Amino acid sequence: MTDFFGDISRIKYEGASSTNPLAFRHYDANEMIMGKRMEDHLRFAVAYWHSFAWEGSDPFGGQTFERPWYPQNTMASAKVKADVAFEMFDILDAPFFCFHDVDIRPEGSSFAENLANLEEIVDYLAEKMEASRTKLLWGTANLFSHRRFMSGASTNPDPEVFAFSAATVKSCMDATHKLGGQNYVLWGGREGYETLLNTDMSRELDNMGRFLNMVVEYKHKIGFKGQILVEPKPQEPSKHQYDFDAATCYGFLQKYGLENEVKLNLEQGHAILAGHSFEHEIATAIAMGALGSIDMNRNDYQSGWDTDQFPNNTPEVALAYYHILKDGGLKQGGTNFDSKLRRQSLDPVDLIAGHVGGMDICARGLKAAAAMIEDGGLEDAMNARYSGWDTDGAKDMMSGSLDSIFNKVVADNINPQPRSGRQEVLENYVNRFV
Ligand code: XLS
Ligand code: NI
Ligand code: NI
Repeated sequence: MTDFFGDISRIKYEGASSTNPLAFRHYDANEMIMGKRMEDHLRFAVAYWHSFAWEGSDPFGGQTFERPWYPQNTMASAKVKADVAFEMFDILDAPFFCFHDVDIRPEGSSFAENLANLEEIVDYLAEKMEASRTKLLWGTANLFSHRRFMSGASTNPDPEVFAFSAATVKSCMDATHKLGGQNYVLWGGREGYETLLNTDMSRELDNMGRFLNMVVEYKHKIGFKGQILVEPKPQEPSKHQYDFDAATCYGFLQKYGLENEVKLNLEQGHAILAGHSFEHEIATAIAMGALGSIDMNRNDYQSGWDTDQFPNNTPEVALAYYHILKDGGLKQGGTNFDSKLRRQSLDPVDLIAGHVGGMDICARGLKAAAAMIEDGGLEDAMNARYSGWDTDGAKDMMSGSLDSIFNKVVADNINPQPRSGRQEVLENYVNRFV
């Protein structure tokens, strides 16, 4: 045991009237919602990078946090970091965590050293996982921080960077597989470009398509049963990211024959950066049959960059879970808090409070979503709005042609009359639940 969290013990559910800042007021893991435990619906994951690897820097200043595992450049410090991480998982009773290779291991000076460090820490994590109930939701490779990736990983003009990236992903897939990970994520950190003056876009897209196909081939080769997920994001760090949003990603997957193999990890903050709502991205993925998992971290609406804050807006979260529940839930995916503290939030208690608040908001949102589904008001309104499509006439039309429709419009003198969309009524309805 480290003494990092001092006397903070396991967070308990105390109900909505509790004033204890370190208690759940809405998240009761065992409460049944639509026939399933709340924990099994939400499948919360702690993000190793923001909670343990990020040191509090921003573009204008460096480290603000002081942690016993800094500097993060030795195996010994990586192990202390892992010890503290698992202590936090236990305090939160977190069902899952997620990591990048660079979050868990020190950076080596060569591929071989990176690999040796990764393998050593994976063994250490495996031991910790045996003594813990926290499982791995997903692993991923950081192919964007080191300067070798400045012009992209699989989209780099230099084939040696493609090779280094492919080898790194193989090692991270092996690590994820060994730790029983339920998904493997690829966020295309620097898969994009700054200027077309030096960028061959079609070559880069083809290389990225081949790279992702290799990932899928390797998944099948090693018998990894997890989902392969790509995570859309429209800009930052590259000016133009190839994985702009859910629709763009799906088009890419189809072009490279991957639409039945790869799903999407959608992040609330990235949806906002793309000019969408989170539920738009979720509904888009659902329409394509491509919803995989979510990163439930909000962005600031004014700043225009990825602020990765813990969720704190119940109506937004409720609408996200409404669509997810209607689609049958998160399945192998989960709710990852790709969220970090503000850099002034220096203390271990802040780390716990951020997660407790985020988990509670998600629980409130999930309960509101389930209540709306059980009440059926939105569903009824939707069915009424589209009821014309249940008629035989509408069905016949869809198996007809432009001329058969033309003839019918002329013969029956079809003259459609607009009907209200009732948006205000529906917004007022939602507000009863959130
Ligand atoms: C960055 C992404 C990243 C992915 C994992 O904006 O959200 O954190 O989730 O590489
Ligand atoms: Ni992000
Ligand atoms: Ni993310």
